[in-house]
This record gives sequence, C-alpha cells and structure tokens, in this order.
Amino acid sequence: SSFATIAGPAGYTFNPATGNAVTITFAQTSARYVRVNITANTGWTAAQLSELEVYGTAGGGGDTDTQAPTAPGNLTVAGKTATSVSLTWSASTDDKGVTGYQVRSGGAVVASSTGTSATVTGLTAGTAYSFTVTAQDAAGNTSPASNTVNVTTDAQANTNLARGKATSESSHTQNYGSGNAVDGDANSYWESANNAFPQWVQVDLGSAASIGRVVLKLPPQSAWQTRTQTLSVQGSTNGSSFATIAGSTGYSFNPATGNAVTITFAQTSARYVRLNFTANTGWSAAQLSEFEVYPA
Ligand SMILES: [Ca+2]
Ligand SMILES: [Ca+2]
Repeated sequence: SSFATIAGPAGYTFNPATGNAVTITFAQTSARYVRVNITANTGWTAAQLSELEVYGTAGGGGDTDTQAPTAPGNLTVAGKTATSVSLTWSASTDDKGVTGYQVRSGGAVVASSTGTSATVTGLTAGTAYSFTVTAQDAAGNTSPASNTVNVTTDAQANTNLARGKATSESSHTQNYGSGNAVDGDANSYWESANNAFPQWVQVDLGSAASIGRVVLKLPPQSAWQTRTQTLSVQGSTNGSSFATIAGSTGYSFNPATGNAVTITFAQTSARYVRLNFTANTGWSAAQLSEFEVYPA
C-alpha cells in the first residue's frame, strides 16, 4: 500500500533492433511489491510490457531459509515383495530443520516420509528399479541425492523360475537330456540311465531366488501308467553345497489326474535346485518331463 520511488520518471527507448529490452539499475533496496508506472508511449496510446523481470537476492536475507539440508546417507533396501520395496536411510541435517524426505526413481517422486524409512508400492514384479532419497526443509530447499540403490522386485508367485534355464544331470539315456525338463512341453522328458539309481537332475535359476514350491510332471498320455518315484529336493546358492528342502518321499504320478506332483516347502533361497531320485515303480530310471520351480 505504501510505495517508495526506486527509479524516478524517465523516457526509455524500446528498439527491436537491439532486443527491445530496457534495463534499469538502482541502489539496493528491499521490496516485495514492485510497480512500474507508465505515463506515455510514443508507439501506441497505451502502456505495453511483455516481461517485467526483477533481479536481486531472493528473500532478501533476514531469517529466510536459503540453505538446503545435507544429503541423506546409507540408503539401503530393507525388504521387497513382487510389488513393493522398503528403504531405510540415515538422517540429513539442516540449519533450520529437516521437514521430510522424498524417494525418487527415474526423476519422479515415488514416496514421501517424515522419518528415515519408506515403502514404495505399486511396482511391477520381476523388474529392476533404482532409487535415491532427498531431504527437504520448511522453505522447500531440497538436498543433494543420497547414494543410489538398485533392486529387482520379486517374481510373481506363479512365475516358473526354471523355464528355459540351464540344467545338469547325473546321466541321461539316448537323447532324453535334462534340457527336456525345462522346455515348457510336458511331452518331452528327461530319463536317466537305466538300472542305475540314485540319479539326479538340477536346474540353475541364474541367481538366488526365494522359492517355496516345485511342480514335477510326466507326459499326460494314459500310456504313461501310474508310477511312484521316490525323490528328495535340495537347494544350493553356490552349486556345490546343498541343503535338503524336502526329504525323500514317494510321489505318485497318475495320468488320470494330470500326471503332475506339487511339492510345497518353507520359503528358502536357492539358485540351484536338485531332485535326487532313488526309485521308480514304473521304469528302472528317473523320468521327468517338466521341472517347475515357483517363488511360492
Ligand atoms: Ca535449510
Ligand atoms: Ca519337457
């Protein structure tokens, strides 16, 4: 409401040949409202202005906060699911106080928190993401980004992790190699050397995964008469040291009910999953047309 003159009346020439801009400098002053009073125009009977630009020190000092918080540190993945990732980090400091944090991915803010943890939701299963965190203060100043964490969400529970992966085996007969057990075709199968139990077949998932179920199949045709195969399931993260996931049991494969066996077990982490066969009531060898491994 009360104005002081910063620059007195003067005629300023606007010339398109030299940019059509006028600069007026004056002694440093403090102002929130800046007004231009125009009393004449030689080119048109009205005041005209396409840009009014004001330069100086934003906020003008005083007790206004212009200092951003420090970057959050130690950003860490605390947990994940198929659709979410939980993150923790160490607190930032600020001259006036940190008011909150923003989790960022691909340039977008994907979660906010007033503390030092957050869970990003709505993610896609089996997908790689990168995250950083920034801190904010009450004036809206944003810190530099934290370290970056890279994380891949868990696979969907119904994703067969073994499909198309590398296999190995104790033996096979003729051309019935173990690759037949991960080709997605229940008609093609692995068969071990005959009359030579115990035998094993193994799949390398490519990296350690949390698993909770395997499904074993034989060809669905009725010509495959019901048989019981005795086997155990083992898992390993390094391919050399194996732990038993499911102990040796006789499983009945019956074409009348799909010729498939499902074995569920407590969640475990494994990259290599192996089946050890010790008996088969239908043939004197281990036989398997599909070896499917699921997260749950
Ligand atoms: Ca600050
Ligand atoms: Ca097959």
